[in-house]
Amino acid sequence: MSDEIDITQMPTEELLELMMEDLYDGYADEIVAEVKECLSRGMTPYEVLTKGLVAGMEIVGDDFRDGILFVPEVLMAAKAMKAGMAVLRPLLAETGAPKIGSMVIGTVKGDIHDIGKNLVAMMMEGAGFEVHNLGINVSVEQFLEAIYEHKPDILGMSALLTTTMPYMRVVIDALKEEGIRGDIIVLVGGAPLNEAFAEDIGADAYCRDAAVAVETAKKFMQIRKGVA
Ligand code: B1M
Repeated sequence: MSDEIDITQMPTEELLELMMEDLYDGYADEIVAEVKECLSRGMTPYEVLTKGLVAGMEIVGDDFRDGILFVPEVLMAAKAMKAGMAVLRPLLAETGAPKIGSMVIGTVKGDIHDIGKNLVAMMMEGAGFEVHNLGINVSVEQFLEAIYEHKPDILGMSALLTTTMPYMRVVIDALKEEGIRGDIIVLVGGAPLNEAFAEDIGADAYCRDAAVAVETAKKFMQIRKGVA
């Protein structure tokens, strides 16, 4: 347990390793302290996120897949990850960047994974996008309602399951039926997706991670709207 360890005396490499272990064990309080310690050493919020939290979550994912961890343990790890993200959120979001566009984002129907999607939302906010985060298990009707309400430049959809990723096509087909597909940039992401899938369902682009989502969104805004 990191309780017994003085993290302020620990070399950064070891601190990051401890962070991954504590994430694995679902120790939210320790994660918060370690995130703060990393920041106090001058690491950027993005570095702390990727080298500590996201790296730790990858190990959790591998052991979940291999039957070493089960849902309750993964939920604890997710809770710890969210506690760490809560510290980073204002730092990632408040860059003072001028508003360059808007986005509606959600995890598609049937899917409750939200860590990656929330990370994308945070990073997009930090890059100057106004983000309307619809949460998890979002139906085509909810996506359409939000699009009509907020008139976003970008629709972002997330899916982490092979069984829910096809729902993205349902949403894109609905945009076509409504005659608004051409008005909105559709970006998709999530671990089981790839570029070929994005192309096949008629999305504008697949985004491997949150940083790529930001780059891609900016690129499309520049091409389509002449901003960013
Ligand atoms: Co789930 N789960 N899970 N799970 N879970 C996966 C996805 C899985 C790969 C684990 C495994 O087997 N290795 C597997 C899916 C297999 C498949 O379909 N191919 C799986 C499974 C099977 C399940 C259940 C079915 C388990 C069960 O009940 N038997 C169940 C399904 C529930 C449901 O959704 N209906 C389930 C449940 C859960 C928990 C609730 C326990 C928990 C979710 C908690 C939460 O999110 N609040 C959970 C977790 C945590 C995971 C893993 C371990 C981690 C996901 C994560 O948060 N990663 C995951 C294993 C894995 O992915 N390695 C797994 C960290 C996050 C930062 O990365 O989400 O990939 P990621 O997001 C990245 C990019 O993908 C991208 O940018 C993000 C940031 O860089 N991105 C986007 C994501 N969305 C984007 C949207 C964009 C752009 C980029 O829009 C523009």
